[in-house]
Amino acid sequence: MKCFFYAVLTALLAGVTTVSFAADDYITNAGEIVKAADWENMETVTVKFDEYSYDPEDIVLKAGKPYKLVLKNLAKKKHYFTAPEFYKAIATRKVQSNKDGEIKAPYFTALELMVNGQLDLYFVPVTKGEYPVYCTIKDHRDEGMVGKLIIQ
Ligand SMILES: [Cu+2]
Repeated sequence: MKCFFYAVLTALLAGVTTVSFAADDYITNAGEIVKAADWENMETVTVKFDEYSYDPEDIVLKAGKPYKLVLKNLAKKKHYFTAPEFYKAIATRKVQSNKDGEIKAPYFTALELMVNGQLDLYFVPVTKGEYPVYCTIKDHRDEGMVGKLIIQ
């Protein structure tokens, strides 16, 4: 029985390793995708953070369409928007703060929002799939601070 348990555990761990390994690459031609996108027709999606929740929890996005994802922390604590697999599935243009400036990078793994903070992620979804998003502070994920980013 113990052997069986370890076999299953090993298989699970191998699966996890394979998945994270396969997703190690970000979208290498993100620059071209961002340049070719029709930013005049960009869609804005807003996600509000509360204590241990994202509103809405699930976000459905269309591959190839440019988006501005507005993240607003309305909670009394700081929170993360951690989604390493999602950030690798999109062509990132930039992350912009409404007051501090903007950051351009090939991809992110997590965004942290201070209390009353707002960050806008400009991007084009590329790789279809369902990607988890969660808060990596203490037990926030277990408290229910999870969501899904779905690229169709
Ligand atoms: Cu949190």
